[in-house]
Amino acid sequence: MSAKVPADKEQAARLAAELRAKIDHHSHRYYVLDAPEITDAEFDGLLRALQSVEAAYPELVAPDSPTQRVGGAPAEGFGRVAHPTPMLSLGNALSLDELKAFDARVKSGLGSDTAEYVVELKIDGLAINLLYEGGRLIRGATRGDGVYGEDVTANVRTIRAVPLTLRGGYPARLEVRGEVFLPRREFERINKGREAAEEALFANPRNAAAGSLRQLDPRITADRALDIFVYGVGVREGVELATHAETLAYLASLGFKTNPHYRVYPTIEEVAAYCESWADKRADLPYDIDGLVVKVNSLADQATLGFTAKDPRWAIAYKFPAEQAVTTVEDIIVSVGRTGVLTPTAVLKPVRLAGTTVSRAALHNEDYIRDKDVHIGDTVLVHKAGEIIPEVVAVLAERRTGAEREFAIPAACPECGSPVVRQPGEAAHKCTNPSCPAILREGLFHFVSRDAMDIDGLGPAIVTALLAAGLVRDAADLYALTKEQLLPLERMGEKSAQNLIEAIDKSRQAGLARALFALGIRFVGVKAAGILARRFGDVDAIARATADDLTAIEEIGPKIAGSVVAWFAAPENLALVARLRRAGVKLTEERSTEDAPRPLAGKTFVLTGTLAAMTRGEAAARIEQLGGKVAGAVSKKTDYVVAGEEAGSKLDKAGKLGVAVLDEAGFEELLKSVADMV
Ligand code: 1X8
Repeated sequence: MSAKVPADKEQAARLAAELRAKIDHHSHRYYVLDAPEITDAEFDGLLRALQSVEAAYPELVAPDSPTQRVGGAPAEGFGRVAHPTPMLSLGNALSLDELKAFDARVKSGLGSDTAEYVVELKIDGLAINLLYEGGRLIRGATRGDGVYGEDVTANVRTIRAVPLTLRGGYPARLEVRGEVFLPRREFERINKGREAAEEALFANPRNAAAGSLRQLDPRITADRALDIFVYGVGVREGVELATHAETLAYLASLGFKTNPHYRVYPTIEEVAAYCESWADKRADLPYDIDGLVVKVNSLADQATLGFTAKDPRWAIAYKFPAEQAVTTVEDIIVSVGRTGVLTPTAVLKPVRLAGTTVSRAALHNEDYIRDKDVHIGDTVLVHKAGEIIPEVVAVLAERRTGAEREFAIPAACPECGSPVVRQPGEAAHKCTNPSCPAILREGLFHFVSRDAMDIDGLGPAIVTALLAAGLVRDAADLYALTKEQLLPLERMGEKSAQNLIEAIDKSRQAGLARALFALGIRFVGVKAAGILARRFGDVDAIARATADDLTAIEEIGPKIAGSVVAWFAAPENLALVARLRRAGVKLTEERSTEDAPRPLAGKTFVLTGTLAAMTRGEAAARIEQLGGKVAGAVSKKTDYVVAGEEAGSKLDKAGKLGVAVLDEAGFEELLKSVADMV
């Protein structure tokens, strides 16, 4: 394309206009409507062609040419500008009741018993005011104090969804209000780059959007794909509009990006239901919202209602409970978990967050504290979404006074005083005392918990009391408890003692899957415990399994396998299993056969070397599906060794023991022949 710059200036001007029109059209399709008609490469081709023409004829470069989005050198600062019409704030409704109260105020203000509303998503970004004269973008300004804002025109021009020129019937002067935001993926991309460059991370997309829009160098802003939704007008000389919904349609017709999730409802009940429906759905959006905005639809009604000293009477923001809040770290405490891992937790000055009061936040481990540079006394941003434990997201370093204190994981266990060591290759510090009281206590909490042995009525308080009274030291001791021993405990009546003994007794039948999970083997969650229990059927078989036996199971990786083998290698753990068995705890489970025919029942296979058509895991799964067993080592009991490419010592051993060896083709044939029997 660049070769075809016309030698004639008039022709060049016509070509440039044609290219600009095409680029504007496709830009709008891509950035505003999210419905491109051409590929990125074709689009780039058009842009390069225009650049060539403009390079040959600099006098043809117009300020609103699509090549001129990123312009100029860094600014010294932003100018202060007055908004032609003030930018308003909104009142808040923090509950559905407050939304109903708003409805009542609207109806009384209108002297009507009905009101029609528009509900829109409340974008969690920065409010912006765009000024167009003669259909051209002449200014973009931040909200500022609502009357004066900062002139960020150069940065706003880099936002592709902001039209530099308007289409269709625009007025001589038009003010458009919208929210500039950063999509979550773009936020993550930017933070990854900052992490690599060892720059401070942005705490959330909103802060990143603010930081990007207030960049003095527009080339940096251009690098961060800011986006915009517009939702209102200020000055609009001579444009006739009757409703807010019409306003949105009008803005879209001029080429602006409007949010598609707005709805018009005739009652506040429907508005409220729509608001509530977003509490969960918001997580699926590619950008953050912090609530919904409810507006009276009729512009005449809006004018009737007018304003209070602060806010319009015809609109309100329905806000979700905040998921982030600022507070201070009063202390950092360390607790010991059932695996002996020390976990630091921030003790916070209590703060309202996502609908609850929060006074603790997770700090995870030493590396996390170092990365975030959290000191005792720091002012921090905490985050909580839904049911998850609140987390310290960032330190507000600018609020430091110098009185903050550094924190280190203690060298001695806070529960038993034993030495603490950092696990090689991990961020975790661990207490080195296997009988640390914290490990025993937490292990017991876990053993009796809902997904484990599910012993009703045996909560942390009673477990703690049992430990304190010296009645139990570990899980097996629970099964020797008598009602008489329980009765002296605080708040333990005849009836509850009886119930507890019965609940403990009932747990004997919980089965191997629960018992295995209850043992608290690292990395063995509910799912892995269930898989192991059903595959092996019996705790002794699991105890005997090698890491290879375990990883031969599809869902079991080397991390779980290594942990299981290590756990059953410890004599104290085997002793615990033996005592549980003696106490009558069921340590078997129905093996999963699901009534399927089992033509390979009783046959033991060992897999070695690399197979071409399947992984060893897949081969093992097929053997097991057909009722066979897969072992890790060759012995006299092995029926077949399946040898792939580069089989090693197992193949030699098969030869010595006279075990049948199948190559991959032979194995396939065997599978096929037995599958045919099924
Ligand atoms: C702020 C916002 C409004 C809308 C969406 N997102 C926002 N952050 C909207 O009206 N759709 S209105 C508004 C304000 O008036 N302060």
